[in-house]
Amino acid sequence: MTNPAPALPLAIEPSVKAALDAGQPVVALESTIITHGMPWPQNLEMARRVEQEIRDHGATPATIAIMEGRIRVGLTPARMEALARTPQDQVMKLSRADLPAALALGRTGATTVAATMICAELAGIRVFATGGIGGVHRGAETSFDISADLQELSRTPVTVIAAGAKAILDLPKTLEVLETLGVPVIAYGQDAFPAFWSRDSGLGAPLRMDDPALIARAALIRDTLGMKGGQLVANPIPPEAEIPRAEIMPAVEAALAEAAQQGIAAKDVTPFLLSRIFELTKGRSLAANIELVLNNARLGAAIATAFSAAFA
Ligand code: PSU
Repeated sequence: MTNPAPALPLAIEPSVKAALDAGQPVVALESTIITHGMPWPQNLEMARRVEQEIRDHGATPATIAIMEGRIRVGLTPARMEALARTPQDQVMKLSRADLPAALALGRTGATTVAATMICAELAGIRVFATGGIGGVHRGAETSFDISADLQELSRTPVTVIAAGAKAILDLPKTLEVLETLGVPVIAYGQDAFPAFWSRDSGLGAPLRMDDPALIARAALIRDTLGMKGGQLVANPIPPEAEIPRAEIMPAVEAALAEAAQQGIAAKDVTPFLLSRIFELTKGRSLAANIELVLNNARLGAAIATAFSAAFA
């Protein structure tokens, strides 16, 4: 009997394929941040700048999305623009649960941290830079709203660079779940776990490293030990771009109260909160968001470079 499963629907863009084949550093990027994380046209501008930042630091960027029934690893400028222009309600926000269904349906889909990790691994990419990861939402003890990003970090061998997690989440519970799942959480260059727009969440990070080469080495040792899973690198926002906790928290609390009042749930929670905080801070949260993604892209390029050096 022939195998009824279709061929792997993976389309790696030529510049990404060439870099991977040559063992050169590649950094994966997600697309939910483009479609559901930022408004048009700043989303497209951010996506382009982040890719350029990675090139300027000696690595090849690979933005990942589901388009035309295939996993696209690396987007042409035309596809990048088409995705950024697509209204949020016409793009599926994809995690592990819905990625195969989106491919079967031929839908356009943006990959979250979880789905981007899965696609990066399929393509052979070890490093992925983003803004913030999903986590344990406040009130999770009754809503059970815990992002699938956390599980994914425990099972898929990709190093994810993020600016910590947002104060819209329950940060102590997020760190607890990561610990339970066996995910290494490594703060870069400081002891504190960063909180996205702010450098310090008030919580200590479980691990600290100051050298990108050691971060790559820790991932490689994890492989050698036969341990599945990735690691989370929590990279604080640059000091000049940060919004101190005391300034951002009123907007966060107001957005959370509105979400509860309007009954916003499940996948809609994070995009709703992000856009309300953007409005409440008069765009300041978005400017900070863009700066921290650029900062993560730079660290991602350095870690990817260390990975390729290890294989050279
Ligand atoms: N945090 C951000 N910006 C984002 C997201 C999180 O600061 O765009 C996106 C990421 O794609 C992340 C997803 O994987 O939201 C988490 O969604 P949820 O909480 O529904 O799992």
